[in-house]
Amino acid sequence: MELIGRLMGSSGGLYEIKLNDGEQIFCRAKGALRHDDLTPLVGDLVRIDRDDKGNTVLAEILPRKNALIRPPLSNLTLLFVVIPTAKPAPDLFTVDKLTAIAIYHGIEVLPIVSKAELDPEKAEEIAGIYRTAGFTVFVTDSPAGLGVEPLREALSEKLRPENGDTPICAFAGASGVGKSTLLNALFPSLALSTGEVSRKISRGRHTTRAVTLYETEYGGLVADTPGFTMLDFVRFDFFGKDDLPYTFPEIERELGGCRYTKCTHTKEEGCAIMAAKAAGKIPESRHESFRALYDVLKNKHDWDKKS
Ligand SMILES: Nc1nc2c(ncn2[C@@H]2O[C@H](COP(=O)(O)OP(=O)(O)OP(=O)(O)O)[C@@H](O)[C@H]2O)c(=O)[nH]1
Ligand SMILES: [Mg+2]
Ligand SMILES: [Zn+2]
Repeated sequence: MELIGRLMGSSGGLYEIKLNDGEQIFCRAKGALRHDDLTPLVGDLVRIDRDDKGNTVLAEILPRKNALIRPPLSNLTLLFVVIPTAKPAPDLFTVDKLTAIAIYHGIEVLPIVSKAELDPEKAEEIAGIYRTAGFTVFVTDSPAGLGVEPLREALSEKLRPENGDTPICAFAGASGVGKSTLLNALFPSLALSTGEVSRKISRGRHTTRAVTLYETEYGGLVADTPGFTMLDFVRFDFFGKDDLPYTFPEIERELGGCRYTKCTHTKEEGCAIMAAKAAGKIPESRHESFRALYDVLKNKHDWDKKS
């Protein structure tokens, strides 16, 4: 018998699947799947084979809308990128890499500035950067419960199923930024574990250890994800340098106005992007991230040609 379901979580090669009829099963993937380099991802719609004895196996991954390596998730509609005000210190370059990758894959990005009460001025500064860049930004202070209601409103709208499609939204960000804490505030019945900020984050001590999807009262699904470390996006080679301007909304907005058609928007005379930065329409830190990513992608291109 053939069944269709959603991959909700995985652990040691065992997959948790929510079948379309609501039944929850755990099964392994068919050997042939493991040999294609197609690893099932949380978020996948999958075909399950069930034999006469009731044994089930994940037989096929249905076509994906998109897929991310970090966090490892597919079929995402929306990504909340959680940026801490402090503890841990915000790392905007990593945030900008993640947002660029998500936007490249057609995933809507909504930044959340968390732990705002630790340094309200810094929180406003970071929020300002991303608002100027064109994002809708949320600012939260979990101990006081501030910012949870606007988030809930956004989720209730974004997680509403449309045309038979179940929206999936994920919370991503460095370890200890408060992703699980926010999910608990939004969905108390989840009762996710949260933890003290580890001093050994770079060595991979996370409270949340696996990507897991949860059902919500709005119809769509939410994912909690393990925090990433700065090492996670060192290899940034997901697309070409020509795609890069389209992954920064505030840069895309200014395209077409440069003096040279081959303008790289990193340093040229008569560059509309440089002018917009000087006019305060493109935040400095965002343009720095753009420039750093441009260098990575440019060198990757050179390297490709040599090999
Ligand atoms: N001061 C302050 N602390 C917070 C806030 N939100 C979360 N925390 C604390 O930050 C710590 C880490 O929170 P978690 O929710 O576990 O962080 P996480 O992003 O899920 O971390 P990982 O699962 O390791 O990726 C916990 O001690 C929380 O109580 C906040 O808004 N303000
Ligand atoms: Mg967590
Ligand atoms: Zn330019």
